[in-house]
Amino acid sequence: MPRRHPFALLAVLFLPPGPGAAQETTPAGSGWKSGAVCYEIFVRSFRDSDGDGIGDLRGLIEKLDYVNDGDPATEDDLGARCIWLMPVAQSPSYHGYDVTDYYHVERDYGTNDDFKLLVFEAHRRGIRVLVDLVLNHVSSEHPYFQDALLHPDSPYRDWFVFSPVDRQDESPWGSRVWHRSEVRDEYYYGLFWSGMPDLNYHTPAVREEAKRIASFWLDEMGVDGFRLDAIPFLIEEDGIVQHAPGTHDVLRELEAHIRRVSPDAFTIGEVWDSTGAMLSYYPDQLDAHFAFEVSDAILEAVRSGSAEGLFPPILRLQRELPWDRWSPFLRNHDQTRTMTFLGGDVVKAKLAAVLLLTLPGLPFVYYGEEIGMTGDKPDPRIRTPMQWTRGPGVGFTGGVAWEPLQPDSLTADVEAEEGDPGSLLALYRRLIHLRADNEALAVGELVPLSAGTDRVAAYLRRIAGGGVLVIANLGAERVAGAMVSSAGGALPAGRYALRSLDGGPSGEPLIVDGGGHIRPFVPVDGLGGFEGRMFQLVESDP
Ligand SMILES: [Ca+2]
Ligand SMILES: [Ca+2]
Ligand SMILES: [Ca+2]
Repeated sequence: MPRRHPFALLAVLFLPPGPGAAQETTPAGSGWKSGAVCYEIFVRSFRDSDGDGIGDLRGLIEKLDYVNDGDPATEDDLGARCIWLMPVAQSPSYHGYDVTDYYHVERDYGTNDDFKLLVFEAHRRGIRVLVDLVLNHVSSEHPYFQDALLHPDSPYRDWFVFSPVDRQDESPWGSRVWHRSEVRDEYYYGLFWSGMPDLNYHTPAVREEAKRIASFWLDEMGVDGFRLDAIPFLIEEDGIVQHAPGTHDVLRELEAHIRRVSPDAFTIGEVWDSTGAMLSYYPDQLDAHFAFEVSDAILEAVRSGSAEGLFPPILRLQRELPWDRWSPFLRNHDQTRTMTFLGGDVVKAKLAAVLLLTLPGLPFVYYGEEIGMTGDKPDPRIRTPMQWTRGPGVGFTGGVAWEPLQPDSLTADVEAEEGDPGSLLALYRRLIHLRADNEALAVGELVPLSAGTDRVAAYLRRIAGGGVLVIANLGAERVAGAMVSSAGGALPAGRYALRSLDGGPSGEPLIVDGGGHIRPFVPVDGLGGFEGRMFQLVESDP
C-alpha cells in the first residue's frame, strides 16, 4: 500500500536526485528482510547538526550514507536495510523512554517535518525506519497523568492504576511498584520507577489511544514499523505483572490494527527473558522479537572459547519459528558493549561479528559496535556519542557533547577504520554486504557440524544444492587441522569445492556419502586464534 508523505513532494521538487533515486523510492514488499541487517541508533548520540552537543534528526540525515548510500554497487557503506531509532517522541529524560507527547518529535532532536524528511531520505536509500514505541507507561509529567493525579474526577483516572493503600508489591527485579502521590493520600502503579506510571490497558480508551499513536507514526510520519518496548508488562491481572494473558490479547489487537493501517509494517518486541517466555508471543502477535538467549550464547562462546552452548538456542528458534521472526544481536542500549564485555580484544569482537552475521535470523547491530566502541553501566556510558573522527568533538559535534566521550574515542573512530581493510568496521561492512547477496547466509538452514573439539565451531547454512560452510576457532591458540564431519542427511551426496568468501585461500573439497554424511575432512590447514573462515559450497564432479 503506497503511503503519502506530505514532505515527499517538496523534497522531490527541491532536492537533487539522491544516490538511490534510481533504485527504489519506496521500500517494496516484505522481501526486504532477506539478507537484511538492521541498525539501532540513539539519535541523541549519533550526529549533532547544530553544535548544541545533542544529536538530532538533521545530523542523522547527514550520516545516512554511512548507514546505506542506496547504491548496491558500492560497499563502503554499512549496508543496513533498516534502522531502529530509540524513542524520538517528546520526553523530559535524555533516553526518551518516558514520553510526554507521543505526537511530537523531541525538541532536542528537531521537528515533525525534520522527521518526515529523515524518512524520505532513508527511503530514497532503501532504508526502512522503525521507531521505538513505548506503550507500557508514560512520563509522570505527561498531561494525562498529571490530570489524573490532580483531579479525582479526571477522565484519565482510569488510564492509570491508583490505590488508596500502599500494596507493597515488588517488581520481578525486587523494586517498589507503588509510588506515593504527592497530591493526595494515595499510590499509583509504576513498574519501572515513579517517573514512569503504567498505563492501564484494561481501559478500552487506552488501547484505542495506543492504536491512534501507531496510526499517527505509520500514516502521518511515514515509518515502516516499530520496536515495541517492554511488552511483557502491558497488563497486570490477578497479581501477574509479566506475560499475563491479557498482555497477549492487547498485542493481538494492536498488531491487527497495524496490519490494517500498513500491511507491510514490521513490528519487533522486547521480551528480555528466556526463549520459552519469548515463544509465548507467537504465532499471532508481533512479527518478531529479539533473541536475548542467542545474543548471550554468541558472546559466551567467544568469551569462553567453547562452542558447547552456541547452537542449542538457535536450533530451538529454527525449529519453532521462520528465520525472519526472530532477531539475534550482540548487545543493545541496555547492555555492556561487546568490546568491553570481551575485554577490549578486537580480534574477539571480530569473531563475534562473524558469528552474528553468518548465523540465522534477522540481525540487529547497535550503533558503534561496528567500530568497537567501549562502554559499561551506568546507562549513559553505553550510549555515548558516536566516534566519527579524531579530535575534540570526534565529528559528533562542533560543541560540547551532551555526555563525555569514551576514552577509546582516541583510538577507535570511523575515519581511521575506513582507511584500514583489516579494521572491525571493514569486516562489518564486508559481512553485511555478503549476507545481503548470499542466499545461504540470508535464509539458509543452520546445520551444526562436528569439528572434534568444542574449541572450534563449524556449521553449514544450507540451501538447495549446497550452501555456506563456516569454521571458526573460538580460542586464542592456533588450531591445526580441525577435522570436520557431520551426521547423516547433512547434504546431497557428491563432491563440493570450497570457494572462499573471505578473501582467504580455498578450502579442501568436501565429500558427502550416500547417507548424506560429510566424510571427515580437514577444510583448512590451520586457524589462527579467533579466526573464522567462510566458504561457498560448489557442487563439482566426483
Ligand atoms: Ca543538536
Ligand atoms: Ca552501497
Ligand atoms: Ca503495565
